[in-house]
Amino acid sequence: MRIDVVTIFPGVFPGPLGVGTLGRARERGLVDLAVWDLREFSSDRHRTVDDIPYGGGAGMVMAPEPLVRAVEAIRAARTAGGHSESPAVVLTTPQGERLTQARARTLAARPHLIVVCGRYEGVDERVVEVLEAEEVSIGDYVLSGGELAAMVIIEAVARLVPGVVGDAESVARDSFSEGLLDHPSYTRPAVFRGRAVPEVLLSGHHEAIRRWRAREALRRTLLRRPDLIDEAALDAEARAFLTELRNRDG
Ligand code: 6GU
Repeated sequence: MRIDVVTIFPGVFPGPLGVGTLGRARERGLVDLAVWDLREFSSDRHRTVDDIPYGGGAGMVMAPEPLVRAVEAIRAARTAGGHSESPAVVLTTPQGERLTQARARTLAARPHLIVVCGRYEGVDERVVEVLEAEEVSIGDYVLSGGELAAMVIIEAVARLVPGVVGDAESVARDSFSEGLLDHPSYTRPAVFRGRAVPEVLLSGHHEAIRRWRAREALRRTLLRRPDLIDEAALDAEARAFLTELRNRDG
């Protein structure tokens, strides 16, 4: 997968995207990350990329021309490189649809993403229309710039590219993949500061362990993220656990 990032802070990349799973994926050529300095696409000598808002008010607005020019340059470079499918353009903004595992999966299916880092005050609305950009937010809080949000989106998407995470089963089992939070995990020692690992995990009884994990995942989700329960596709066992948990704790 090819990922191009457009930003006014190119120096912050690759940052965390250069290490660990994604760092290795880039070394192996599974993910090709390129970073573009938006100011290179400005047409004035001060390399301006923003302007005051029409209608007045605080804050600056990212001007349309440099952004559109940058994305068109990236598209042209890619077409010249022989790639036919048009890239998905993602614009980071708190006004966007919230990033979910489902959205990450959809984006991971595309061979080419262009991620435009917006700034909090906003981007000229016509950029979204002209580039047919998908506006994505990473949650209900405010970041001053879209760079960290872009990194979050890229990290979530890239690890779904086949081969990036060695153990495909671990990807399939991650929190949210099945619509629920993960069960608790333990490693050695068996007793830590007087706290023992749940007995069943030491039992070697695989079916009992599987049932315990399924139940604990449900318990946590019910407690911390009840909103996910309504959306999750629960099998008969999970629905039975849920009834039990609700009757006991409720
Ligand atoms: Cl995508 N950008 C900014 N600036 N703030 C955010 C965000 C994005 N998502 C949540 N807060």
